[in-house]
Amino acid sequence: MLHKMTRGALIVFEGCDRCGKTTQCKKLVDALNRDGGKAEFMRFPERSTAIGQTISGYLEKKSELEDHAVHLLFSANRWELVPKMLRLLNSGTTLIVDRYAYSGVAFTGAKPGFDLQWCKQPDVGLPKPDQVLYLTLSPEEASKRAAFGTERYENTEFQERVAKNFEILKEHDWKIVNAGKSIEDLHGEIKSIVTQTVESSKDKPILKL
Ligand code: DGP
Ligand code: NA
Ligand code: NA
Repeated sequence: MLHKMTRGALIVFEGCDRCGKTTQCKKLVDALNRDGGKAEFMRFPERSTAIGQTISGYLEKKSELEDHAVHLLFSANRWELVPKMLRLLNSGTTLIVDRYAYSGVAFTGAKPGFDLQWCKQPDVGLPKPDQVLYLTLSPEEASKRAAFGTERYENTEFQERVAKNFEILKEHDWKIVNAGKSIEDLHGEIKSIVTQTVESSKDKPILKL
């Protein structure tokens, strides 16, 4: 009989800018690999592709793009990575993803005149995460951290609207993690959640958004 290979889990980190997502994603990938698992880091937007370079220029304010058009580009950037994601997941690699479709909806939805339902449509059909970890940080904690950079969206007023959208989008099975603690404590909490998800996802099909 053929031995069926178990798949990896699709783990997504969401949250506002400066809550420590990227640091935690990378620590988690290292820890999972050290424990003998297979894990890879991915991030969206993935700026290295042709679409990603267009998005990057827009975020760096080197170019202007119409808001609906750039929303579709962010989505296209996720879609173009789907074959790679499925290949890795099906070969047993767990993907630790820094932002995904929920950021797409929360950020575009923070712009005037955008309806969240409209924003969701281009991402319908993407691989559904096995676990979303939503990192939260109080405005007081956030203000103690490094100042915002100069990219588009990096201002308090916009980030507050993004946070409100995440509150609307969050689903019952998201893990809400308070990011206002030490890097190591946060890592420990996240690692125990994700270790369980990796185990419980092994024999489940990959669902779609
Ligand atoms: P990062 O590289 O994680 O700092 O993300 C770059 C910025 O782009 C950040 O402010 C979040 C925002 N962003 C991420 N995904 C999307 C998306 O799909 N749509 C929009 N409008 N913004 C996004
Ligand atoms: Na950023
Ligand atoms: Na980040």
